[in-house]
Amino acid sequence: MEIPYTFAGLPPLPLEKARVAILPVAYDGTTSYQAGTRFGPQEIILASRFLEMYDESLGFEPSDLGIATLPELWPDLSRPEAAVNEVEKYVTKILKKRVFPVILGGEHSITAGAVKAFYKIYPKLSVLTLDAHADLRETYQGTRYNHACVSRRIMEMGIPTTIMGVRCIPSEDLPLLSPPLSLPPRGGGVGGGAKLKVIWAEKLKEKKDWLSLISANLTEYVYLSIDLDFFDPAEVPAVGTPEPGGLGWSETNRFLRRLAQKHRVVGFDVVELNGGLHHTPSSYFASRLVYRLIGLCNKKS
Ligand SMILES: [Mn+2]
Repeated sequence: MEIPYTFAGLPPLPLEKARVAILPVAYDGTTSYQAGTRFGPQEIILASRFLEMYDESLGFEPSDLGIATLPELWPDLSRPEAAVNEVEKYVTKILKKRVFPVILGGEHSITAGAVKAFYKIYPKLSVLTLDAHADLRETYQGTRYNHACVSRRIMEMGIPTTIMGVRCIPSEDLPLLSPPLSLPPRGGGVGGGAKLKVIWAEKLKEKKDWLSLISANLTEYVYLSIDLDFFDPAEVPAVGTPEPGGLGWSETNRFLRRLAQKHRVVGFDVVELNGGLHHTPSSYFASRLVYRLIGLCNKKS
């Protein structure tokens, strides 16, 4: 039996023939706590080779959609901005081929590059981030492209931004939440004043219907960014910045199903797995999440 080193161990597929493309981004240039998220993509791909192809909750095999695994991207380390721009370039390449991009991180800062690429194709884009942290800092450790600034960079593009699952925030960010921060778009963006919505993790624990909390801030086209520290460290301990009090696999899956039913999720990333820790349950969790989302966002043809 042969299992290729591709996502889900699938036979290599050229981008032209795929419906879904996996872009592994091995980057952790600005990680503050425990470095090692650059090894996240390879750990997810390794674990994914042991997935069952039939997804019992979807009722089909997402592998049938045609999933291409692209070579791992090791971005330019000269400046954090260069890394973000490189991600933008590669995601643009995938979108131009009309293929659904799935970006594997790597640290969260790479999302800014992916979102830039999506926004050029989908002017009515909104971004939904699942994250324990709001990442709203203007600058951190000398760069505006730090992982702790990613949602701020997205808002500056003029894109409505929703962050849910937050349970750790610096006091300087609190004034941004009430009334919610609204930033004019830079560089002639068409999104108008971008709106911010932050939902605390505690709120998600109180309420079953998560979508009703955020749907007003979502548009027709949604880019989804999942920082794995959204989940409780009891389920996914191997992340760059673990934070107690997170959410679980089951309720999050129920939400993601509803989200994909009501909105067009045009691409997603799963970031912040600390692959350097080689924690099999976390890696497998991440690979299962990626595979499930591929199936939820791309209807069986
Ligand atoms: Mn985070």
